[in-house]
Amino acid sequence: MRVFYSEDHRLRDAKTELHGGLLVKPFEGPFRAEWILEAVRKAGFADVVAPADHGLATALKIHDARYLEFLHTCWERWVAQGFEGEAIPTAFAYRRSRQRVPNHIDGAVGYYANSVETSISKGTYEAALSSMNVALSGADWLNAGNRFAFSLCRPPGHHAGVDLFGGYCFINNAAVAAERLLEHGAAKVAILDVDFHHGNGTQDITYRRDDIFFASLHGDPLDAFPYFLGYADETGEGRGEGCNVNYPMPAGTPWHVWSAALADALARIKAYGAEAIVVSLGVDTFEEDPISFFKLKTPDFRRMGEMIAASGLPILTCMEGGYGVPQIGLNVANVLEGLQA
Ligand code: OKP
Ligand code: ZN
Repeated sequence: MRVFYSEDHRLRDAKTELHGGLLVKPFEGPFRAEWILEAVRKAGFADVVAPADHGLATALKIHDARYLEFLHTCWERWVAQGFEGEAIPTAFAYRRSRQRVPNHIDGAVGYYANSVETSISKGTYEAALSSMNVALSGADWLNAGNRFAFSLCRPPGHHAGVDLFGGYCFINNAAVAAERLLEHGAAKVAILDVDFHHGNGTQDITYRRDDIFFASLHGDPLDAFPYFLGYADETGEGRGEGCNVNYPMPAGTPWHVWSAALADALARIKAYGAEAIVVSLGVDTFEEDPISFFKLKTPDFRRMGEMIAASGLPILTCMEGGYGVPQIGLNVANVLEGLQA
């Protein structure tokens, strides 16, 4: 298993997250990638490689061009406006309002946001691009005929929609990587999202497509972020009808319940005829995660990897969430070991 990793993730180092009415130190910070890389190396995954620069061609098949331009220029526009803190949206394109992009950066930030805990800070775009390149390099490793790659993406991507950022995400790394697999000749790929949170961005991107199957296991949207998508009756639309499956689960969900949903998702992916799986790997399903409510234990992550590998398909694993405790590293390493077992 080759590991792709870029030091440029450090450029995403926001000072503020809006949490419980306070601006706190973000749950999503550089220490996460450090812990994960260290544990993965310690587990014997020594083939760690920096990504190649892939430009924007594939990203432009996933994201809106004006949105990417917004991400590129947001920080300098925010500073030019004389704002002294990080860019946090305050006004939105709400129900029954017009959907036009304001000229004012304060309005543009709101237009492109799906949640407001995530501030745009200096270096965010550069870090998000490096994270995308990490995912794309993993996809190319599979395209070259290899069965496994681990893309240690940071910042994460699965909450980033066609033209939306939020939930610590800016560019949807897994979706861009899936597009890359299709560019290389795959007819059908699946994205399997095992992060605790629903992959609302990925679903937004893939919902009307029949060449990407999307399956997500997550906390019930009635009780958990991102709240407004991820119900079981969301099955795809148009050509994409039948190519989307959600498994919302309640607080306290343990491995034996969670793994039954995984088995079902894998059966659906097999029936669909996917030629490869992109795994959106969040280890925030861990019992000690500070912002989530599932009860997976450290050995369960190895079983998770084994179950996914039993599909027999090539697997690109892209890092998404997992917070708070250093065990996130061991939990990720266990998934990778399970995959290769
Ligand atoms: C990103 B990923 C704590 C509440 C959390 C945002 C969660 C984003 C999760 N301030 N709200 O899916 O792990
Ligand atoms: Zn998550």
